[in-house]
Amino acid sequence: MQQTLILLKPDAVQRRLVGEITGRFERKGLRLAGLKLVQAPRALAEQHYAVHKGKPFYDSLLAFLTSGPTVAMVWEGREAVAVCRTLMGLTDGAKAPPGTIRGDLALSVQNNLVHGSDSPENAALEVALWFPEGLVSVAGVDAQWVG
Ligand code: RTP
Ligand code: MG
Repeated sequence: MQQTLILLKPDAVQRRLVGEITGRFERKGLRLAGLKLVQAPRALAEQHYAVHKGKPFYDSLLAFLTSGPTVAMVWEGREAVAVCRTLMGLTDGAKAPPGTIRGDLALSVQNNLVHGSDSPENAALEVALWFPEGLVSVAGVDAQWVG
């Protein structure tokens, strides 16, 4: 069963959109496999966005991700990585289509509410990074709902 790491970034928490956004993943039929509120230390943010090191927006991005609490979640189900990226919409809220999280709720390119892993390989790395303590085992609990 495929897993993906989803972050509700500090703007989502600050704007009181945690329920709205979480509900979209939940209603899609994905299964919640991890959930916690994290004040990301700088080192965690650096590791998470290491691929963007050196880009013009990197420093601003790290300041943003460490600016307040983030909700870290693991969702699992059939094609979970791609399904979540589709639900999120394009990076830039101004370009993301209506019906997506960013398309409906974001206008900024940086403050775009959510992060989702972009491949199953990166998902495994990111789940381990944000949940080093491991996950509760939920496999088999309600397999009929997750594709
Ligand atoms: P994410 O990694 O957060 O799921 O977002 P993404 O794949 O859609 O976008 P990515 O290219 O990986 O960029 C990571 C995050 O950096 C911020 N960003 N700012 N100012 C800019 O031009 C710019 N470009 C990207 C966004 O917060 C983006 O989600
Ligand atoms: Mg990305």
